[in-house]
This record gives sequence, structure tokens and C-alpha cells, in this order.
Amino acid sequence: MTQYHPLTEQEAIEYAKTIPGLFKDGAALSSREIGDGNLNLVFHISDPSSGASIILKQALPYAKVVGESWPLSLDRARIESEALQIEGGLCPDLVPRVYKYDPDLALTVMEDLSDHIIMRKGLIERRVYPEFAAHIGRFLAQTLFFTSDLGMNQQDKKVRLQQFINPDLCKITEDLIFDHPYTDADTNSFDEAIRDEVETIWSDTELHLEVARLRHGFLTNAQALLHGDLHTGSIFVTEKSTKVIDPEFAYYGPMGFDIGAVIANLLLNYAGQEGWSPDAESRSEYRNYLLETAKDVWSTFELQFRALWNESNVDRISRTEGFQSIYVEQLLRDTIGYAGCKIVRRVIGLAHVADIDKIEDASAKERAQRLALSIGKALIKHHRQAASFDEVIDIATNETR
Ligand code: SR1
Ligand code: MG
Repeated sequence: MTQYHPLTEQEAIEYAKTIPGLFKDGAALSSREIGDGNLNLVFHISDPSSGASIILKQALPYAKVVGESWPLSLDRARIESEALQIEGGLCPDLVPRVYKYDPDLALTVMEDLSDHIIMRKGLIERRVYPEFAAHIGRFLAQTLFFTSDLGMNQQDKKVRLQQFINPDLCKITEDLIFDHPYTDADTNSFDEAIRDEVETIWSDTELHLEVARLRHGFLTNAQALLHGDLHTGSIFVTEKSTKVIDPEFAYYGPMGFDIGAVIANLLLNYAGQEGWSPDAESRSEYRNYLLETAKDVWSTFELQFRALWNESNVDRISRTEGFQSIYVEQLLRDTIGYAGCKIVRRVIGLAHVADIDKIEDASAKERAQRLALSIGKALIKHHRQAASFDEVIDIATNETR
């Protein structure tokens, strides 16, 4: 047993050499720590002579973005590797292959996806991903359906729920998404230019009531095994391929939280187009692409989820005429509410997104932040009335005027 310690780049090479079948004996490997996320070390190990490469991801015992004052359980590395394996069983083309998980070092060795780019970066560069909605819609339908009481034996599901008890990572979400942005919390981080709007949000009790409902759903509705952090920084893309990474926040929660995360991040980029589009016409064109993609994500999910319900539902009484529509209508409302919460936190809370933060022009950045907040607030306030995904498009369009 190797005692846990954060690896150096050289130790990562030595570790990689111990895994059979990945590199040729005696290969001169190179190693770079490339982690730019909030929590982990990520080593890219390659053999320049053969082109072979892998990723070695190691959890740190604290939140890297804050420091050692915020301890985090290393068990999240197990959760991530086990979630990747479940997702890989359901959608093998949509997640990286896992070669090894090492519980002692809290590390996972996995497929290198360097031929892809992080979707957030691609969207900031205003690229178009024609297959994305079909891929992520299928990922959501498969993973959410087959880990729920609809798609698996209910007693097995309870055992699986135990496997994914993830208190430290859930606490991050409960605080940073569903609490701190709505009060003057120390963790918040926002530009002084938008203080008036932030203070309006802090005193908006109608908004707080809706957030309280959504937070309660996150705390109590163990509907399916979620990815738990499905933003565009957790998705690698090419024009033809989509790979979902980083399910360390996986736990049993409300399906709409994952679907809403995807929608929110498309809308955050939509707001960010204040700073990325060269002129009004191209801004409108790219925004239409983002809204169509968001709509296609929901439609693909809904179509495939309903098909799975019709073909593979293991729960006799839930097949009663009418229940499927009741269930899907609630999923739509949850999706819209959680999307709104995920937008607001990225402007006011601790962790922001490059789609808005990296805008250099101060007034364009302020416009993007205000637009994101107004879309987020409107989604949260409207979510319980929603009957069609078109209402999301209407909200985004109306708030943009
Ligand atoms: C302290 S971690 C901050 C954020 O980074 C992750 O990607 C999650 O979104 C989390 O809320
Ligand atoms: Mg992550």
C-alpha cells in the first residue's frame, strides 16, 4: 500500500510505468500537471516517440481553489471512478475509458482526450458542435433513466444510493449554489459594478422562496445517479464527439439538476456573447445557435427518456396511463429552476465561468453579468409554471431586449 500524498510530475511518470499495457518498456515519458479546475491535480503523461498518452487525476484532500482551510474527502476519487464506470456501461462512447483506480492515492488513470477541447473554450471561440445536443441528450436519458427506480430494481437502487453518499461535495453545492449567492456570504465574489443588482437579489424574498424549494429538492429527491457538476467545463468536444468527464460530485439527486446544468451553461455563454461577438448580427446568429442547442438537448432527452420509459420501465404501477407525462412535466420544471440557480451562482458566488469572467471590456462584462442574472432570476421565478421548453427561449430572448 502506498501512503497518500500528492504526486509530483516525476512520481506521476513512475506511477504510469507500473500500469501494464499503457506504455512500451523503457519509454522516455514526459509529465505535465495541467489541472485548471477547482479541486484536483491532473497529470498528462505521454510518450512523445509513440504518441501514446494517458491522464492521471488525483484528488487533493482540500479544495484547491480555496486552500487547505477547506478540507474535502478523498472518497470523491472513488465516487468519480465508479460513476464513470456506470456511465461508461450505459454510454461507452460518451465518457473516457478508466484504466485504473487507486484508492490509496485517490487517483484514477484514464483515457487522454487531448484531441478534444473543453466545450466552454469551444463556445467562447464561438464554435459550433452539431452533434452535441444529440450526444448529451442521450447521455442524460440513459444515465438518469437506468439509475432511477424506473430503470433498475428498486432494492438494488437503494444499495447503489449508499455507494454514492457524497456529503462533502453535496455541501459545496448546497452552499455555493443554493444558499450563499442569496445572502452577503464571505464566499461570494462579484464585481462592484453590479452590487446594486446583487443587493436586489439578496432582498428578493419571492426569489428566495423558489430557491428554497429547489434546494429542498436537491437535498431530498434521490431520483437518479447524477453527474452532479455537468457544466461545459466537464465536457470535452469535437465536432463529432462528446465526452463527459469529472463526475466527482455524483450522488443520488433530482434529474433536473443535471439537465439544468447543461442548459445553464449554454445560457451563460449566451450572456457572455456581449463580449465575444464582434457585432450585433453575429451575436444574434450565435445566440440563436445556443438557444436551438438548448432546445435540442431538452427535446432529445425527453424523446429518449419517454422511449426508455415505454420500452424498459421495470416499475409496473408507474406505467399507469398518464404518469409518464406527469413525471416529465415535473422534470421540465425542475430543469428550468435548477438552470436558473446554476446561472446566478456563476455571477455572484465563489466559482465563476470564463464565458463571462474573461471578457476584457468592462462594460460588455457588466452587461453580460446583468443579462445572466436577469435570465437566471426569471427562470427560477417561472419554473413552477413552465409547460414547454419554449418558455426558456422566450425568457432568454425577452431578457436580452
Ligand atoms: C469549491 S469548488 C467550486 C465549484 O467547482 C466545481 O466545478 C463545482 O461546480 C463547484 O461548485
Ligand atoms: Mg470538475
